[in-house]
Amino acid sequence: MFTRRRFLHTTALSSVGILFKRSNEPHQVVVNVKDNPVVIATWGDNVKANAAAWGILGKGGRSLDAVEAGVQVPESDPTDQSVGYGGLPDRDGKVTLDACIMDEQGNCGAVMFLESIMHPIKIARLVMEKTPHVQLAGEGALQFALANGYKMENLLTPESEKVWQEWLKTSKYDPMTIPKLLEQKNQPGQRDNHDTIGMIALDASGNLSGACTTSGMAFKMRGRVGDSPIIGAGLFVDNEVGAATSTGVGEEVIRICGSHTVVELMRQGLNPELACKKTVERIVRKRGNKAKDVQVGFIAVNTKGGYGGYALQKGFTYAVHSKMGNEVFDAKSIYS
Ligand code: SD4
Repeated sequence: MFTRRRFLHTTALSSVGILFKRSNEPHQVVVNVKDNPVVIATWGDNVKANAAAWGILGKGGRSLDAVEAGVQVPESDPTDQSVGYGGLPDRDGKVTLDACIMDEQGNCGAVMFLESIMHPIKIARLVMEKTPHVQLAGEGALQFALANGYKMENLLTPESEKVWQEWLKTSKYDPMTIPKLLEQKNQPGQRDNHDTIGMIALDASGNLSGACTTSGMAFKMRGRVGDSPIIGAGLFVDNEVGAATSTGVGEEVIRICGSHTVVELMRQGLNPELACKKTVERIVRKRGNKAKDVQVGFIAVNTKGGYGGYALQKGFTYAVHSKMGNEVFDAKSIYS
């Protein structure tokens, strides 16, 4: 399905017309493709989030508005235990949230270690638009949200509290994914604990934006912040090149400035899938055998609307919504 879909997508793009314009300048002048909106989100379950984003993108709306609306779907979904309401707590039983957003002009905002606010992505956008800062953390982020009219809510659902109570019996934090934890639900780092949503979109005007939101690694130390709210790690957008976002063990992504690396590799001419692959390979080179036990996945989109993803471990999926519909793809991976 993956290969055939990619082929169809490429064909559709060539019929759209202008892809590049070359100039005598040393840099290639890129003309972002118009009227070919597309939104890509980490994890197949996020087709619902993509559908919400498409509600804006499909009508010619701005990619920033689309990604902000899209990621709010898992943020308020109590059954998604890796994002927002219903997220698994830290080791002290507190749900703490990380989120960031970035637009086509390089504007960006982030919140991290934020508690009791259902939609951290909205606060991240407010940080971007209403403050001279990029990041607000913890208590300051909460005060900022309250000052802007948001209400505190209990985000720990009985289901997530139950999982935490179970975890307390051993209290072992281990972000391993395979092989020994594969059968155990909700262990940190495992598939069920990797639903962070990173969403990137190209709108009909040819502009790129992205958003990323998560409750982070379950049972993390109190105060731990992952890659998701870090511009350049969990998300990066450059309107001249493309956008990328990540999911998985954030520490591994931060060490290599993951999403920025993907975008810079696309700048060098790599297609989105290859840029994601090279970035994942960098983790393997630097971490050696440690890379075998954790999951990291990247997705990327370029200015032409081409997209792709790649992961360390098998099992990473991503959702794509374009004029061709709402679909899910299995990403290729280093380890099978
Ligand atoms: C983090 N990258 O906090 C996030 C976790 C994640 O799905 O992706 N979960 O490190």
